Amino acid sequence: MAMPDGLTQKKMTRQEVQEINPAKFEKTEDMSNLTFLNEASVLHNLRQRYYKMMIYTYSGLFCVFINPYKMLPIYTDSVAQMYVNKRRAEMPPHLFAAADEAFRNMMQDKENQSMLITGESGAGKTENTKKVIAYFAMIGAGPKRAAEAGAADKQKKAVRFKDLGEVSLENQVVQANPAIEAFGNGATVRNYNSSRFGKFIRIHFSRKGQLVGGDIEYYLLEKSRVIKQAPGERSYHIFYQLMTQKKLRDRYQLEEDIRQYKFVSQAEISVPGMDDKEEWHATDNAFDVMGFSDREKDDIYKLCAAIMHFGNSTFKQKPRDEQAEVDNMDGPTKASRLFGVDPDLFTLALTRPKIKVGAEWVQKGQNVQQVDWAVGALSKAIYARMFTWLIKRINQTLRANLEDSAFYIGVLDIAGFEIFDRNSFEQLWINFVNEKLQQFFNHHMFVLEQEEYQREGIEWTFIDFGLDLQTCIELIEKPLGIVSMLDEECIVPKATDMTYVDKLVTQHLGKHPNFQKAKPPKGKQAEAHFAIVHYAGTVRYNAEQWLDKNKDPLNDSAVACLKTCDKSSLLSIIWEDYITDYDREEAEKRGKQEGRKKGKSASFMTVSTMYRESLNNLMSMLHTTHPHFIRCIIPNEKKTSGLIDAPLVLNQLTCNGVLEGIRICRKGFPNRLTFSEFRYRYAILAADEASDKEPNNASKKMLARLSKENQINVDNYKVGKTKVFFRAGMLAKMEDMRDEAITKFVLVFQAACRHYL
Ligand code: AD9
Ligand code: MG
Repeated sequence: MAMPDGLTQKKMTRQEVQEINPAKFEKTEDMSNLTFLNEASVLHNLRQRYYKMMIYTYSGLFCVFINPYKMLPIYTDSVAQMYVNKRRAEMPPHLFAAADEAFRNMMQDKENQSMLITGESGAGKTENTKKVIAYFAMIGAGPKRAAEAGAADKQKKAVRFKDLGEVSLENQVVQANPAIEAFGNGATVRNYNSSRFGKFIRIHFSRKGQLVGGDIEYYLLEKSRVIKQAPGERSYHIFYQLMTQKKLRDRYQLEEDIRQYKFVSQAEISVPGMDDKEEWHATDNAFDVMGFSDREKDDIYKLCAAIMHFGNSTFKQKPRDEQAEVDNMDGPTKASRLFGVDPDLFTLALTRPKIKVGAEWVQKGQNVQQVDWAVGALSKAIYARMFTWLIKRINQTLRANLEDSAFYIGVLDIAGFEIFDRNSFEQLWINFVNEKLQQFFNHHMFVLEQEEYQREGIEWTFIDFGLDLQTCIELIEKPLGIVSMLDEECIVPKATDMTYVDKLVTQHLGKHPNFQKAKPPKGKQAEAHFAIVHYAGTVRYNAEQWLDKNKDPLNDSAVACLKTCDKSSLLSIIWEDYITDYDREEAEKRGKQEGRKKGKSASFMTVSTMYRESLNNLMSMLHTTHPHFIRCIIPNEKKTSGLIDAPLVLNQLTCNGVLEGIRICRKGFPNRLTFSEFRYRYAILAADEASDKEPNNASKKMLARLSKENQINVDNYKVGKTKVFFRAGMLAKMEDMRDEAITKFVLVFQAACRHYL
């Protein structure tokens, strides 16, 4: 057969093709209504809607978003107002609809809520997070909602700051973001404003639904970016913003040309469409709105500048010598000055750290590679600790009036599943978080389905969908699992990444269904050591440097030196909870003097231990909330509007759980019509029965007739108290029957017309 230009013909087996939904379902707003729930129809529906810039679509419990890559007038105040107090079906799908539902649930059920926003890098999580927070700030402060809640009489809380006049809490809640983004976002190839950390922002409300404050928790900040950037990327925005300010450059002895600072100029130094000077003002203004003092601001900027100087430290060693010496004191001196420590002592601590061997302190030699490594590790630690402080400080402002807090809505903005060519420790953690979140979703869906069936008096037993993910979760988190074996290996003397891999393989290969050998992908070199079968796919992990990444060691001597700085400075505050050997000895001495018993030394915390703790906290918090799920999708890798890269989108639908949601949907009776809807649409199939006054009776009679006539099978539907439930695919059959009946009717009608005319 001749094909039109650009099209090719391909033969497919029956199993390879998926059914098309009847026309009634074209561009449907909720894909769980589709009668054929398959990948092709989900993709088709999302694509057709996206072409019309309908970027939000529901898929059962999910609100799916596809990044439009252009400004659409759908987030204005007037649009937001239109969603206030509206039910899902009353308005087109929108983030605001999901947000309003969360708010209404909170007020009605007196239950905390959460909005879980996930997706790939560049998919639009952070933009959606900002919009949703602005929505909550609006309804938590706005007269319309407040009046409805009977709270119009209550004064809005506002704080006075010098030069700024009154700053409202809504403004502070919204402005927390630019302050954090400057320090936690950087440009990557995929996203010029990529968040390199995850966050959970809780917006607190009073019993009457008024905004009373917020707080933020963060997860997994990418520290490596502070000292290293891949081609086409940039470090954290703050460094480039700071460099646009002459007065700050002068104050911190920074040269005008950022290329002088190797930690932050390995690749890009500017970003298309981003004006760093303007952004600096936005950051600085956000700090003002958050109530930061001039000293606090200076301290933050100063530490950033110090890291830039510190990165210029160079060391040398004589041939055949294993001892590093400072090559050029300029960088270390300027950095030390900003840190407020003695440059000579600091460099000595770097090149000849003192360590405690038994009761003795000895100096340990370090080669250039070791010192370079320590400089990098310290810089990353200072930055990460400063980030932790920044979040705490912002929380201090946002939590100022939390005594009135009755409920909260938490918004989670966290990276989705990652399957790269090379997957390391960071991917293991992000994928583990996503595995847990997916389990949370599956379990939630199971609970809701059970409740709906019970409410409708339908007998049907599901097995908890969450259990489907349990074996993978156990492989990672249980004793003798991937994480605990890594923690154990970190305390074994002479252990290496490879001894860890050997132990894992002995323990799990051939024994655990989710643990596999890493097979190289077709045509690619795979430097991987094992693979884990996640729900979203099999991921090959490379275990190089995992021991180091997990231990994350620091030069204790250099930290002790940094801790000699001014006790009131930010640098001192950020190291407060880090106990060096020196601190320990001091404490012991003091203890002896005071006749106290020797205190137990601070236990050694691995990175995994910390991550596990914050993940457990997050999960237990989420379990106390009513969740709402937003799934963001990147349409293409060109940052272009209106273009759908189908394989890319399909892959995300797998990874983000939309297809998983559909898979579990199909286990039961996914399509539901109220009795009136059912009677209205299908009356033509059993007109006499449909004429019963009660939609309930009419529907039952209609169904009885259709099954008696063998048009439909009784196993394919269930009658509840208010709705008829259908198995996937059944509605297509009903639609066909309806079409046929209408055609017949039209033919009869035409024949009758011809006869009479
Ligand atoms: V990452 O994992 O932090 O790298 P995100 O957060 O998923 O990623 P982000 O929200 O930063 O992505 O969006 C990326 C870019 O997409 C934005 O900078 C915008 O240019 C674009 N975007 C995202 N959402 C919207 C939108 N609702 N309207 C218009 C958007 N453009
Ligand atoms: Mg982001």
